[in-house]
Amino acid sequence: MARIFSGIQPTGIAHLGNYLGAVQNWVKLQDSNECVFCLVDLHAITVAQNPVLLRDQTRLNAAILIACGIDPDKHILFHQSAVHAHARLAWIFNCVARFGWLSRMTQFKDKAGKDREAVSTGLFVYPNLMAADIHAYHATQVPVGDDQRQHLELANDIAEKFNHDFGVEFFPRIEPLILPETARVMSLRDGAKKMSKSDTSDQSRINLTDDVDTIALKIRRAKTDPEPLPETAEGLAGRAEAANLVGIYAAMTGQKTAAVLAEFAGSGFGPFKEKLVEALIAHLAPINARAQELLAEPAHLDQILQAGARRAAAIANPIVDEAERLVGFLARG
Ligand code: AQP
Repeated sequence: MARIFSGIQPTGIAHLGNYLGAVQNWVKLQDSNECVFCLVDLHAITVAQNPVLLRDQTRLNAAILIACGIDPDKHILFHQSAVHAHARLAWIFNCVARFGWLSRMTQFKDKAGKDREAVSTGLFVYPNLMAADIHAYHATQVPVGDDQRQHLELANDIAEKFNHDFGVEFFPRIEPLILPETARVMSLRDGAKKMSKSDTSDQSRINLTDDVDTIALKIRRAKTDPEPLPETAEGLAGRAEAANLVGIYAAMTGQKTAAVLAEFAGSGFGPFKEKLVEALIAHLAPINARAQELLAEPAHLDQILQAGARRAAAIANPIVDEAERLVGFLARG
């Protein structure tokens, strides 16, 4: 049974992109793996967060994950800051990873933009913390989107250098688990941008806690083009917004794109959007209802996360203790 580490940033409310691109797969992975699910609040503060909102969003996203089917009894669900092993190992990795390696990370270049003077140093060393998240559990598989491949390669480079520097085979290789059905969901306002928690426009995404009316409004307002739906997938080329909505409908109804187009070829977006709203509500309303039930008892949610943190620490602490011993630190006592 492989140990799998997965994380989500509590930087906003988990959305349809997080669900289709990640969480839906995490739920399936629970059947045959030992899973560690983490609300990565240490990663979240690499960009400025409102402290009150960060706490609320950590709880909220925990509720959403459970509502989606993450089982905190059979697997581990916790918030990253509660297990100090992440920060301890990340510091060691800050000293193992080379400046040049991190300078080549495309996600840093994208997120930092041109104004490098103004971004936090945490954003720069973010991939070292991600490597620590995984290696602290000796996890061997990580389900990630294609955009995270470079960070996983870095995590392997760090492990290899650590093992080489200290003459041990301590950290295992990590394999990316890039699942074939992983969908990339785009913004409802701009088909060239991915749906994102931190997009300033709430209209750009379907949050997993949106109510029925909000979902309907966002889909009706979603950007499209004046052409009818095409007969084949080739007809979606160059029509990013149309392709995105068709992709979402296919995912929500468990169909292939071809089957969706066979049903709607020649139709305008008005009737298609109404069907899309129905499909989204059928899928997401029960998730929202369950999340609201869980959120009504915040103390219980906190207990779930704290119990998860104790179980996570029981795995990670001995591994990080040993990494510290290999580096030459005195025992913690
Ligand atoms: N639009 C998306 N389509 C498919 N998958 C997505 N994921 C995120 N957005 C999409 C996947 O969700 C998992 C958790 O993501 P994250 O919270 O770690 O951060 P992210 O990828 O940076 O997601 P956001 O929503 O865009 O957050 P912010 O705005 O804070 O940066 C990951 O597996 C990710 O691939």
